[in-house]
Order: sequence, then C-alpha cells, then structure tokens
Amino acid sequence: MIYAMSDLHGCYNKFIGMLEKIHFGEKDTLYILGDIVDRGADGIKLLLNLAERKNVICLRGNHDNTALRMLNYLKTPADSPLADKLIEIYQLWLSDGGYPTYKAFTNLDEDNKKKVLTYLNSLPIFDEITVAGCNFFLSHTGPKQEKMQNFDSCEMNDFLIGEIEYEKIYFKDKFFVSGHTPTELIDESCKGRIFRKNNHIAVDCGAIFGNPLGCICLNTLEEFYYSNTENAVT
Ligand SMILES: [Mn+2]
Repeated sequence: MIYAMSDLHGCYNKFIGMLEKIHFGEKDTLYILGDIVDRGADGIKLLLNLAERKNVICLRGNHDNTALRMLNYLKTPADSPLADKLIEIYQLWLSDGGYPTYKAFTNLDEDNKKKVLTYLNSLPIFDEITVAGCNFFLSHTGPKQEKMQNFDSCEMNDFLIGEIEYEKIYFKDKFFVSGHTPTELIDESCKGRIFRKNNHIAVDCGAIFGNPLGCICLNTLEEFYYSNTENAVT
C-alpha cells in the first residue's frame, strides 16, 4: 500500500504510533509531504530515523528548507558578507519553531550533523505517482491555480510557501495531495481531519497543535488518525 502524511513537525511518537496503526511494512511506501522539523522537540531525531528508511519518501517543506539553510549558516564565518544577510532570517527561524531543531542539531556529533544536512539537501520538491489507476500530484503546498496551469513558470517557493486555492480544481484527472495548511484553516468543519474536495487531498491535520496525525492510503483513500496528547504546543 502507498500512504501519505505531512507536517510531522517533530512529533516522533505520533509518527511511530501511526506506522504501527497502519501496520506499515517493507512492501509499503510512505510519502511525507514536508515540514518534518521545527516546532516540536524531535525533528532531528525524526530526520535521522527517516534517512534510514528505504520505503519512505520525504518531500521538502518550507521549515525543512529553512532549517537546511540555517544549519548550514552555522558554518558560515561571522565575517562573511553572507552572514549579515542571513542573520535576520536566522532570528526569524529561531522564533518560528526553529529553536528545538537548532538545539538538537548542535548536540549531534559530526557524523550525524552531516547525515542530517545531506538528507535535508536531498529532499525533492514534488512527485507524481499513479496508484491503482489513479494519478496523484504530491507537494508540501502549491501556487495559485492559474500559475499551476503554467507549470514551467513555477518556482521552488511556490511549492514551499504558496497558497493553494482549495476551492478550485487544479487537475481534472488527478488528485493534488498537499500539507502545510492545517485543514481546520481550509474548512473549520474539517478540524483534525483530512480535507477532500475539488480533487484536493489536504493531509495536515495539525498534529503539532494537539490534533491527531492524519494519514491516507492512496490505494483505497482510507483515512487513519493517530492521537495522543504529547508534543502539543499552543
Ligand atoms: Mn509548511
């Protein structure tokens, strides 16, 4: 079976709990649609775990992308002209959930630091797959519908911080599977649940904000939820 989830934000135990719930095995594949790190405590632990898994494909979220830039920045000499440019973003990142990631990273040995940076750097922006005759476009988020029609004009940032128009159908013949925006912000009545409408499947249920972690099986479109009270931040 092929599964998709998103926005783990350091919720290591919810992730492990979900794998057990879906009986995730060697023959299964899991797509994680970005934002593995930041906000929660265990983003770095998660990355090191995911880097070892051959059947988990992580896409890049805005937090993963910023973490990669900022953790690399730690190696930038203070007198480099780049340091001045980056310090503002660095402070923003620390205050926008980056601090636990920064703290855990600095406690790693050199081998694991390298592993984390190599893995973050390897994360693709999007993927397209066909499962059981059904087509899926997967990314953390995406641009406005009109821009998406002209795919070649899209930039990486469109898929990291773009605002999907969930009320519009992007593809007639495929589902757009995305994360980034907790589903309650798309539709209040979807709080803590996967949003499915207009050929969109939005899977970020806001696990880090105390909601369940959501997961969808792309073969059957069956939804799974794993809930516990840990890792909740307000
Ligand atoms: Mn995001």
